[in-house]
Amino acid sequence: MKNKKDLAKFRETVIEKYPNKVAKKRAKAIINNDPENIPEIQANIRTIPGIITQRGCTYAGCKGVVLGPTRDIVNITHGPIGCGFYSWLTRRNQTSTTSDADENFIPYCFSTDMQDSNIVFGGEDKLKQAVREAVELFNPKAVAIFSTCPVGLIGDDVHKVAEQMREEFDNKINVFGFSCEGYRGVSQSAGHHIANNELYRNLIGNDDTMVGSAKYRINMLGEYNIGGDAFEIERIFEKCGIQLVSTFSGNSTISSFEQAHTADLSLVMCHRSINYVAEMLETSFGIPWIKVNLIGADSTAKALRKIAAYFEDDELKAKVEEVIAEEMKDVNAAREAVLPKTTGKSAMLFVGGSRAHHYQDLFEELEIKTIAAGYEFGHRDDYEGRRVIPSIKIDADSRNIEEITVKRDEKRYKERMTKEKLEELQKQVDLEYNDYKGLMPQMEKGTLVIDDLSHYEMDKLIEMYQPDIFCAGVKEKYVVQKMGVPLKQLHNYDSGGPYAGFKGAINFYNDIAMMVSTSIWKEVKAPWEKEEMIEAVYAC
Ligand code: CFM
Repeated sequence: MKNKKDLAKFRETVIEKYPNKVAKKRAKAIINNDPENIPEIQANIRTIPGIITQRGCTYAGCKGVVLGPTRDIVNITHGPIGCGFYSWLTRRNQTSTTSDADENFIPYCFSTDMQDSNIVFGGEDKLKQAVREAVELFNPKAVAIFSTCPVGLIGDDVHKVAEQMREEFDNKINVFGFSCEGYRGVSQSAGHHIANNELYRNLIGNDDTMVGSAKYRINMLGEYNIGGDAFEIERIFEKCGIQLVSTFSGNSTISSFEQAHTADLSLVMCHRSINYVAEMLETSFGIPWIKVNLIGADSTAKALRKIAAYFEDDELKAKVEEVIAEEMKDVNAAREAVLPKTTGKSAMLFVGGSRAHHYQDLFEELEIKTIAAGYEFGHRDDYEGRRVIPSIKIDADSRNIEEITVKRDEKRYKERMTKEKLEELQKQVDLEYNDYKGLMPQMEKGTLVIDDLSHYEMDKLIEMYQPDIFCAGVKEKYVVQKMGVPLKQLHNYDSGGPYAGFKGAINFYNDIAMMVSTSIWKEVKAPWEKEEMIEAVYAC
């Protein structure tokens, strides 16, 4: 690996330029990793104003991330038009209806388009009008209302409006609101939590219908169908004879949320955005959850084996092995074809709250080393593992997010497997039952782990270590490419994907091989880099 020794110099080099207070704070978020003896990292605290964070807002996490991919809810943004507009399909979350009769509101952008007068005199009437209009036009099963910053500042009560509207429609349409004002938490992570709470209150458990006839019934939590990932995952489960009862929330519908409690196992993919729902489903209905990663072909195979181990069924175990063997033929061929282009290259991943970890599996398959990685808004447990949760201090910002108390549903709770049995099974196969070990155990000693990377730190990382590929989002893309390094967007995959599962791995191998083996970005020079400077003086 290039400059491995130098990675230790990074922290000192960057914080030297910061004012004292900033330097002190940032030093705690820039760590040289040690997988044997995992160091503490500062995470999920307020961004320092002016450092140019990669983060988004609480509204984005609630409306854009968790609820956005569900096709048959009318999602109304209560606020100025920009909030609705910029959360409108930029994430490339896809959906697929089963027939033309199915509702799909994803292509629409619903907003109350608040104006100055609504800010001064209140926007509740305009909101009611918007709900009525949406119902009149689309007659949906459910309407969700999302609060933006000004709504919180002026005190519009979206929950009260939702209740009044439900009554107006004789309870035939489920209307509910979210207090997910952009400023409510330190990042979009707060929005996930708020979304999870309301999903639980308003949808989960509303319908006891058992869909499908397959024996093995699972929920997929924290998968959002970016670039068609869910379609590939659905294909694999179907091939194995596994019934996907619900996905939170890629390619999802309201009914799938309402029936989630009829599954027998929950898989958690993005731990950051949805672990709350996994826990609620376990507490209320007795559905255990295990951590999986379906990014990477080997990781997908591992996840399938975990499911088969949990259900303790020889028939399923045999089927899973058969599917893996079949799928891996193409995967291995594709991998071998690109390895000469990818082996020995280096990558940096700075994205979200789970992909900076999950995508390392795919890079490992390409023999590309991740030399620096970090989340925008992960918590300490996403870095260091869930074992640190009891030691995470609750601060004023986290206290601001409602914790709902979930109780056992006396009528519908069913113990799928006793705790003793699960622990015994866990000894034979590492199911990661109720567990997530985080990003740090996977990264090599000395590599850089940086939380809430600033723009200056990103520039410095590239300047000092020249990675072969940098993974982040659109805010970073063109800046990085102008520095001569290709950037792969890991939020919306640029125009690519799917990257999940087996076929997705093949897509990723090919896309990355192409990117790391071109020198085009190094050829790009700004005019002042290639032309002689012409000096001039102002004429008076
Ligand atoms: Fe989870 Fe996501 Fe992510 Fe995320 Fe996101 Fe996303 Fe992400 Mo962008 S839910 S944490 S809030 S895996 S939108 S689909 S890519 S930052 S790493």
